[in-house]
Amino acid sequence: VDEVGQLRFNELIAADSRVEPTDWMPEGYRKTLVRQISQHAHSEIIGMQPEGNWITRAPSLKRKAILMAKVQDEAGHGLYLYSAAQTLGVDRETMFDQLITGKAKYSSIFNYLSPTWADMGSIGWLVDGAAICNQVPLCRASYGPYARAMVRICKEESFHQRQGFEILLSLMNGSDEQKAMAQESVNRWYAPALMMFGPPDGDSPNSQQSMAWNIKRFGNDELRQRFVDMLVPQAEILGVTLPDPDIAWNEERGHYDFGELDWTEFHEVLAGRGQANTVRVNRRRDAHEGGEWVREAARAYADKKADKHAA
Ligand code: FAQ
Repeated sequence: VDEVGQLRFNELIAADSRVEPTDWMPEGYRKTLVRQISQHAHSEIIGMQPEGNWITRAPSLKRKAILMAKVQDEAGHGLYLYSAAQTLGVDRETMFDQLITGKAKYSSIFNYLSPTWADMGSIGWLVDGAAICNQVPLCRASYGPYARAMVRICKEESFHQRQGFEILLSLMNGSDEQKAMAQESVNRWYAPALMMFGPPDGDSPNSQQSMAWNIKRFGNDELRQRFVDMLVPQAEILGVTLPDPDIAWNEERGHYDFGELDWTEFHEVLAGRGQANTVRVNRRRDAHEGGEWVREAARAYADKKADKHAA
């Protein structure tokens, strides 16, 4: 242990300042960040698939253009986050291997299928909604490159959430079939979106240390509660019912109560047995292998340029 480095690190954390790539940091801090940031990056990249499924079938040119832009934003978020992780000394190939071999996780939510157009509304409203609740506090994470990446990502996520809300609002103002499609979709996405915040605090092995290091600012349960509190009034505006009979305003707590989630399902999805785990990872592997010729060409071009410089 570098004692001077450790002291300076402790001071930075105590002062709620930023740790930068050139600062000394404990190995555990570095590992935690690589784990969280790379999993977050993988989530953005894998998260392009459920929506990519609808780009060619969006119901109008305008909807198609919006959806394409949103999915492209997700690619951008993934790239920022991979770059932030790289500042911690891990390379892209390693992270890719960890994703493909299942060593690194990505968000459980992207292992659910998106069979209807209304799912594009639910993903925006619920999945991006949960992402914002979780990620706004990460703009104050102690690791500088992660926190800074998060600022821009959150701006784009809030646009994404409105986009999803607006899809559902249009459907809820439409025909009976459209209303039913929106409700059916919300029924499927609601609980999985709540699980995005991670296991209950008592079963969250990483939370305490991550909060002590100012990486996470709140526990999983507190953020999940904020999310439910945000959703209930929005669901009323939409006219959709959240599929949980236990949702009720609790005057004493000043929050909405809500029912217990099915954590067995969450662990099944994490264990690779969700609806789409295999499809998602296989598609990512195929895309990566299919892009090999582009990487090869880029390398050849870079070599040629380097030769010219040398000559
Ligand atoms: N899925 O001890 P904790 C998006 C794992 S948003 C899968 O509580 P931690 C935007 C966890 O990794 C989605 N695994 O862990 C978008 C750990 O396993 P490990 C991505 C989960 O890290 C929208 C174990 O369980 N957002 O992509 C999940 O303190 C629409 C124990 O859990 C982020 O990644 C889960 N839901 O807290 C894109 C945000 N929950 O690693 C496209 C940044 C937990 O020890 C379309 N990440 N696990 O093997 C975080 O804030 C945290 O990492 C948590 C988990 C809150 C996710």
